[in-house]
Amino acid sequence: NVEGQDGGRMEKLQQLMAHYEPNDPESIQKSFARHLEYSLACTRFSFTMQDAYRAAGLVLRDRLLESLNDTNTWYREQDVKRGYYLSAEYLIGRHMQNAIANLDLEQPFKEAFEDLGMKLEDLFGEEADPALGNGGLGRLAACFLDSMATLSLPCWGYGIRYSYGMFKQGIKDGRQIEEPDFWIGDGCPFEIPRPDVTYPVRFYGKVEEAHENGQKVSRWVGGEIVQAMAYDNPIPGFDTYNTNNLRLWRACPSEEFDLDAFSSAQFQDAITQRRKAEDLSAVLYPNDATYAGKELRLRQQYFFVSASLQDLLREFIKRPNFKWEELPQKVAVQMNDTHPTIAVAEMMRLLVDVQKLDWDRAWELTRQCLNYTNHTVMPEALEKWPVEMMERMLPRHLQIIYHINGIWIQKLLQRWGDGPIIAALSIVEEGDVKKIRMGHLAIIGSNKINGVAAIHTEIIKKETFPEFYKWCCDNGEHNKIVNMTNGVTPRRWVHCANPALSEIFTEYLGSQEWLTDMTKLKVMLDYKEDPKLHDKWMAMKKGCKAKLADWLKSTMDLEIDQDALIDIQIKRIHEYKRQLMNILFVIHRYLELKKKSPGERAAVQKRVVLIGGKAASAYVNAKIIIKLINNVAKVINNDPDTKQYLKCAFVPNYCVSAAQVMIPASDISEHISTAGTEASGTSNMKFVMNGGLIVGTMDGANIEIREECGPETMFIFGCQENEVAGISARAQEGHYPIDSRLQAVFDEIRNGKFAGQAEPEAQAEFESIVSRLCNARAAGTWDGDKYLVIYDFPSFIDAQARVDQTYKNKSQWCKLSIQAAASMAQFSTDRTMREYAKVIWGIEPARRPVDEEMQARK
Ligand code: B1H
Repeated sequence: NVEGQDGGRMEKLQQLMAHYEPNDPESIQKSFARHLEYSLACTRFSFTMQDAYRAAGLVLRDRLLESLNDTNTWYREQDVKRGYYLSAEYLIGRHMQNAIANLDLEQPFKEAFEDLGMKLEDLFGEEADPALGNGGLGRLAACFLDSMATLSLPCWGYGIRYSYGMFKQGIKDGRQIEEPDFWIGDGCPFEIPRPDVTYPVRFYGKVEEAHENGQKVSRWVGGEIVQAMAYDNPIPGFDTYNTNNLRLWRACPSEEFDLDAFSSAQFQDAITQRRKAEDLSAVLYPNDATYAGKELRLRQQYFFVSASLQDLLREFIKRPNFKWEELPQKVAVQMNDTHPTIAVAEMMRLLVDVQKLDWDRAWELTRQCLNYTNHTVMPEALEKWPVEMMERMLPRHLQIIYHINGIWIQKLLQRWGDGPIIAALSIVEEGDVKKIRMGHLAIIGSNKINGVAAIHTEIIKKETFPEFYKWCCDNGEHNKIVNMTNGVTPRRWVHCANPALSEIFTEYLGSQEWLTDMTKLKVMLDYKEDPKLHDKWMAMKKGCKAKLADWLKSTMDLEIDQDALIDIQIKRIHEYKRQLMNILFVIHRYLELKKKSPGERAAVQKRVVLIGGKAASAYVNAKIIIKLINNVAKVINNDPDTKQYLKCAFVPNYCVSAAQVMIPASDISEHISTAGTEASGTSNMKFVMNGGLIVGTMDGANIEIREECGPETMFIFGCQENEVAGISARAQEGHYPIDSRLQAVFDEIRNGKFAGQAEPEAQAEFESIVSRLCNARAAGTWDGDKYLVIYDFPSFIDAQARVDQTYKNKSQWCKLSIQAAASMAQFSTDRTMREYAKVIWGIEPARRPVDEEMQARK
């Protein structure tokens, strides 16, 4: 701390720093001009929109910093229990519009910039979209942060500051190409680098046994050390003065320069070493719901987990008279999927090796503080690391894991005796390549385990981890596995994405309270048949469609009929999500249209089908599906007989910003995963909150949305989860009839309608996809219709027919749309975060009180 000449604090300086930046339009303009001129070194005569965006970002950053610092001081003074969300991904999306809304600056900002001749939307458009996540899991983490801040929960996020986020998807000749996303390029005005907050993180090396005070101790030495440097991203709450923090770690070389190397021939080596350290946080792995067993990935995981745990323990220890027993009363950690679960071993290492606690005590503390969320039942996504790799990279952690496992197996043997269940429950998977099962480590080291939707939590208990569930029940711990249904934040997904809808809600409710309490929207149900509301509602949808149309025109030169029914499927491309079934249906619809006379065609509901999403770069089948969609779109959109009635497009580079334009404009959206495969889904919630209706299966959160909104608001089809195994078994035996309408679609593909001789490679790929669907079990493994596209297709057609039928009656449709949107309170992440805080973390809100100056500022 800096001291003045008399040895005291510098009072005058403190006074100068104590005040808050004023928020009236004129002050905002002044602050903006100051940043433009002095922070960005622009002149009056030359600055770009990008500069203007940056300066406006710095205006916000000033205010975010005030709030972030005061909130931290408040949490410390109150000595509250803290929550820490550990996630390898945060799909935060653009900051600016959200920050303005949450800081309650919408009005003054609008006035300030309009007066300067600038539109806020144009500024927003300049911001890079930080895509530090793949899909639902990363976006969920971002929505959680927004709700934690809004609920004034003293919770921080920890993650990795990737220099390259999710790749940018381009489409060339109908195929996906991946381009790097160097989002950090010109710096982000919303982040605060903290060169003073760094921690060493070790890799490789060896473990030495030693004796200290008659105790045997282990020391992990040698190897290489990387520094983790903090970058803080303030997360402002809505309608509260709390601002929380998302702390992301960047890897830096441990010493700036090795001076010996500098002066010798090893100079090159020193640079190489430096580069290698930086590689760690360079790029996000673009896999969703499947993992690549890459060494760098484990390094990333350990890197951010170690830095985060060191940081949160330092905060805990800083408290006056801290006692280790208090750790579980002061700290709760949530592990987002298996990615951060090396935390179990790292926490033990920090407590035992560094803080010198004895094993049993450390284990109790670890187990009480950590919690684990499972996000998928796909076996290919449950991470397992080869023992050999861990032994090299994290030798001490492997020892710790073996020790944890030894005690665990002992307990199991005492209770149940030997048997196959022991191997099933072991953290170590035996086999040709011995592996550490991270899911098992997480469960054993956690206080609570949760699934992300009701059906998913039941599947975890019965199918993913049945032996664990048996163990819990045997121990009277029925509540160790709990359900925490996902949600989305209404601030970004209604208020920011759809201002017209936000205005309707605020008008009918007389205040913005619904934005922090969505149950208030129930009032809308009283008006669901009111023609006046219907007019406004339809005008809102029309406006959203016009925005979408402009955006499609400018981004992909696609023209759409704004009066058509807009049908959207946007999510990662994955076989279980069945984009294939969707495009097969589009072909079917096209063939039906072709059969009709021009007069009959005019009676068919016009549709625009938009499909978007990224495929993991090594996922061959997903990439073929993208190609198929593009080729089908080309044929349909160029057929003069049908193009007025049916349009189809693959929308490239689906991302958070794209979602904010697309979701509000939908009439229906497709959430059509095979029952039992999609853990929850979260875009389904966003669509319905925006008045879109769902075509969906009885899977994930669809089931709960249906319960809340009423079955009449949803077009449900397909088999149920408990039927899947039987159907699949029959398909493998060859008892698997193909509907004649689907057969016609297959024939058309095989006949070369969508590729043919012009594109022999694509033709072969399309044929291979079709014939795979029709495969019965040959010898060995089954590579057939695993996701039951053939089985569900006829009922999918029926559901789509119900959509067209219902859509004919505009006021009926409008009523359903209002009813559904007004019934979504359950799916606000405010509800989700309240549940985590109460059931899992034991954390209370700590709202920062407002002092007079803050009040005066408003
Ligand atoms: C979800 C993932 C995921 N589940 C591995 N699992 C990853 C797994 O990089 N990796 O290795 C990345 C992501 N993502 C999604 O989580 C589910 O599929 C959705 O159904 C769910 O809504 C979402 C949030 O819970």
